[in-house]
Amino acid sequence: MVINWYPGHMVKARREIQNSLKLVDIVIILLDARAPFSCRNRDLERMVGQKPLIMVLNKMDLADAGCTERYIEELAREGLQAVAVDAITGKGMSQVLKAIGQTYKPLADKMLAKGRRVRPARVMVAGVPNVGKSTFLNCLVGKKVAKTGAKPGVTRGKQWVRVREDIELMDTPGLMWPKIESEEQGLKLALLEVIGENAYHEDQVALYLVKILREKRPEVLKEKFRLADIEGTDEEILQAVGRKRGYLIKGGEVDFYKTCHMLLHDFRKGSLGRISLD
Ligand SMILES: Nc1nc2c(ncn2[C@@H]2O[C@H](COP(=O)(O)OP(=O)(O)OP(=O)(O)O)[C@@H](O)[C@H]2O)c(=O)[nH]1
Ligand SMILES: [Mg+2]
Repeated sequence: MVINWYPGHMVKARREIQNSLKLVDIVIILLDARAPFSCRNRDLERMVGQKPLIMVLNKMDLADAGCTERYIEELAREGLQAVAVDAITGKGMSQVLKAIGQTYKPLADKMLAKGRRVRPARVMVAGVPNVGKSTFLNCLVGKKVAKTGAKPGVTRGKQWVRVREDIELMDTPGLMWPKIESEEQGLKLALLEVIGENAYHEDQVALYLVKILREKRPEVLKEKFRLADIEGTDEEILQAVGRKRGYLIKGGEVDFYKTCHMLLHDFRKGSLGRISLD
């Protein structure tokens, strides 16, 4: 079953972003460093068109460092400049400011050549929901000016803030596109909480996480849950995880839904370690 999520407020958000693009010099698209390619909204990128673009891979603290490096190289091969950050601690932010400065320089030089005063760079921060756009903005400003939250759909309208004398940032609501083509991409976006929880079943997403862990990081399953082996079906592994954790219901059976919920919770918090999905 393909997961899809395009609530009504996003139609309005899309229109607002499209109109606001005319007002900005640079667009920063924020991506989740754990799965930057799955977070790419091609509809948004088409709207950005030829505007200078900086890709920022946020939540680097939750991602595998080697993978993040490879993703940045891959984006560079596409001609996209990319920077990895942690918007909570501010790691990588100086590189973002540097990238904004370098990207704005040709525009600023043009203003000077025309004898005009260089005005602050206007930068839009956009991307899919819950990737940390508002947190990123707060971090750059150095105080909490935008509301943030652990669920998608927190920001509902655009908001301008002055970062420094030379930069103004616009926060925007998270934007999806009408149809996610691949089942795997939908599952990854659900795992990262980009997609609202009403649009998927937790057991389906937890089973997908088990599949990914078996393929990419079997040691996580073995060590974090002290599983002797990881044979059998994904469902059997989830059962074993639930039993190890003591998530039982009457009669000693495993509480499957609680196990799914807790596994997703642990992954999202980073308790399973730094795991990348793309
Ligand atoms: N670990 C970690 N968590 C982060 C980071 N940046 C943001 N978060 C968390 O991610 C969640 C979403 O952050 P927001 O800033 O509200 O995300 P948003 O992109 O503005 O979301 P919408 O407005 O809903 O589109 C919050 O719980 C943040 O604390 C980061 O770099 N690392
Ligand atoms: Mg927000």
